[in-house]
Amino acid sequence: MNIDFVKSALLEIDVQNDFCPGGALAVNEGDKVVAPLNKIAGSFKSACAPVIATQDWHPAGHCSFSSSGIPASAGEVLWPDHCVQGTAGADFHKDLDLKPVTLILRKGFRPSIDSYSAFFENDRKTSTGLAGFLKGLGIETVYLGGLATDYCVFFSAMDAIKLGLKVYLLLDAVRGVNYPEGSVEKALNTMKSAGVLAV
Ligand code: VGL
Ligand code: ZN
Repeated sequence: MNIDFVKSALLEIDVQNDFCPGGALAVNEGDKVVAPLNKIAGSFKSACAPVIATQDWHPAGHCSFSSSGIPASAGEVLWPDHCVQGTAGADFHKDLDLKPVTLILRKGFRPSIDSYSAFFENDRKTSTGLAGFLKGLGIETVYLGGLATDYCVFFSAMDAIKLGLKVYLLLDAVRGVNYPEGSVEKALNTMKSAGVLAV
């Protein structure tokens, strides 16, 4: 891959224990994203280019947990308790190389708003600050990998496109929940139609 590191950033989405085999919201082969991400992150590190790792970071009783008893809004999915702040499940996968990571961005910490995207929370208005961070660095292109293809990666990619960024999706470095059935394929098709370049 020929990357122009001057205006590029790497986004590593939610590579956390709870999304990996054995975790509370395990994604099939979720741990398989680690090696390809480490490899590309190494190239970003050599170029001193920004690598952002996001961390799903929910307080106990978060509104996205079915255990909270808070009813889902229309079209929303409820989840088992996962990525609870300070728990082992919320930690990054032990093999994810954090040395290249220049920013750890936590999201989903507001008790009553979930946040799939690295850019905007699920109310689609509350900013995480990432757009401003990237703008401040003059970033025009983002490379995207991590978990899960059909949720946090998907919403991050779509927001990045809306923000006018060029988006490369690292196909070997993403895995999906595929719940409901078919959601990975749907997400991939929607991303491609929006201009996301799968590489
Ligand atoms: C995610 C469901 C709930 C993700 C986070 O990282 O894709 N999915 N929270
Ligand atoms: Zn979550």
